[in-house]
Amino acid sequence: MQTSLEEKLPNWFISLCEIVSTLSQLTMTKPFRLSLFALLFGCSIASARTSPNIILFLVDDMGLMDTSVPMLADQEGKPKRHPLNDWYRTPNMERLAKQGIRLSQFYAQSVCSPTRASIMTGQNSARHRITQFIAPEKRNNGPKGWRWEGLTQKDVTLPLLLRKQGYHTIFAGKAHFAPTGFEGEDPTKLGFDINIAGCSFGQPGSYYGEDGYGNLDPKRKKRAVPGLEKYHKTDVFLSEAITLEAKDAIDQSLKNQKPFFLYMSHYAVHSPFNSDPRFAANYKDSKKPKNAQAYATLIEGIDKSLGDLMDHVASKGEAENTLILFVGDNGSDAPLGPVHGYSSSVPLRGKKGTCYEGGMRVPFIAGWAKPGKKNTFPIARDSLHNDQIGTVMDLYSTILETAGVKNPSGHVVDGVSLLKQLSGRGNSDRPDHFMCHFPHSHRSSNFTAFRKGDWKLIYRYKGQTKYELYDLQKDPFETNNLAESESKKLKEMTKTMIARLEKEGALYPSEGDKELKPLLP
Ligand SMILES: [Ca+2]
Repeated sequence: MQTSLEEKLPNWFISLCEIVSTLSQLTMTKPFRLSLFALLFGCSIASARTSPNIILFLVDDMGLMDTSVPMLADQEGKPKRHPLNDWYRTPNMERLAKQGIRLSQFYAQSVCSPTRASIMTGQNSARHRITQFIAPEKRNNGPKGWRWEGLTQKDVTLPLLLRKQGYHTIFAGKAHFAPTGFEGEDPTKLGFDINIAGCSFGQPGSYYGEDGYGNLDPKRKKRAVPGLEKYHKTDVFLSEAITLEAKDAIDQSLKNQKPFFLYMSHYAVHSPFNSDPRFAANYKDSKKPKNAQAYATLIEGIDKSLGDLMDHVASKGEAENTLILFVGDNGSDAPLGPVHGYSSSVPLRGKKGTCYEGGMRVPFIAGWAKPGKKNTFPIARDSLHNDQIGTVMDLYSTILETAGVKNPSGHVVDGVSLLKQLSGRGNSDRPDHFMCHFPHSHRSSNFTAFRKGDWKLIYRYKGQTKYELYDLQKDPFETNNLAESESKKLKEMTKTMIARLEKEGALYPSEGDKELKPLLP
């Protein structure tokens, strides 16, 4: 990219350099001229030359076990396969995992919109106050002051900061940042240069091109995916259509000699569980129910998308210069059994929307599209990092550090950059806590789940059982509630959780007019 950018320097500037060069007998090489220009006229060209491309590959409702890559560790910290790893087929995730690092204990919020707002702002949901999923057509229920109207142009957002630094910012897929009629429903109002198929809702009317992704079926029109008209009445599956458009957008960035930030946000694997005909044969002989088979085809479809994007950047000579961060937005919703039991994320407990580990643990894999000398920082290879947690809040700081962008002063963030952890060395400064605060009704209702070190506290604001306490080191699958037997630890954890909630400015549920603040045991 360097030579072509040099060619973009204005002729008058090159002539001026030549005159100065002659007068001062100072040799001005091409890179020197480029740096001087960048120094004098702002840093965007310099950043365009040195900043890696970034693909944030976000899969809707993809839990930790929805993959053939073993994400859980055994007691020694080694990867351990479980039956679900043998059910799903994700060869491209395996490929990325082999050339990168995965975090075994990576946390998202238990539902979509809170996680998505955390990625955009670097803040925890208790702080940004988008604590529940956004209902596209109405104000979803919650405490007074919760931000049911979603993100607005007043918010500091990740793409906005990257765009200022010279990045071409591409949004593709499910947005779900704000309800219909509010400015945040359009990703281009939040810092993206391009919006491919993003809007206020999070569930597509249909994954089928034959249905126009909901546009051609009156019953599905309410959730008709916008902007993919050229694939209507074709057999192109939604995940494929978004990928093809994303590849075109990447080409546009490269043509304009800009690094790109691709927020590749698949609608899949959210319901409706439409079977993807490209992969259906791989599951048809199993004894699993039809909708579970369809779910597995959705997983395989996003995996193909990942591989296609890796191949595409390689074909453009950009693979060593492209960072890929693969992540899910909340726990699995695989139709495999009871919500609070051992089902969609087994051996983890619970599924999407619950306070248990299966509700909020998601796959995270980071790697260069190709490891090599041009990588701007090292990422451990074929490695499972199990010593420390990571969270969706960390993505903001990680991406900013990758791009060489400073977080604006005054904007509080709760995440930290993951670059040290990605190297495989660990980061002794990173916080060891994660908090999922959910003052709403849903599958699990009105709770705060607070992980600190090996311990996890689940606090319920309403109902009989207020406290659940688990030692995740000894009991990673949350089978043995120690709230009564470990009363000292329970008190300590509750105290720390309350301090954290207050620090982040949390809003609490209420009963009648009474606000239900958390209570010490
Ligand atoms: Ca989701």
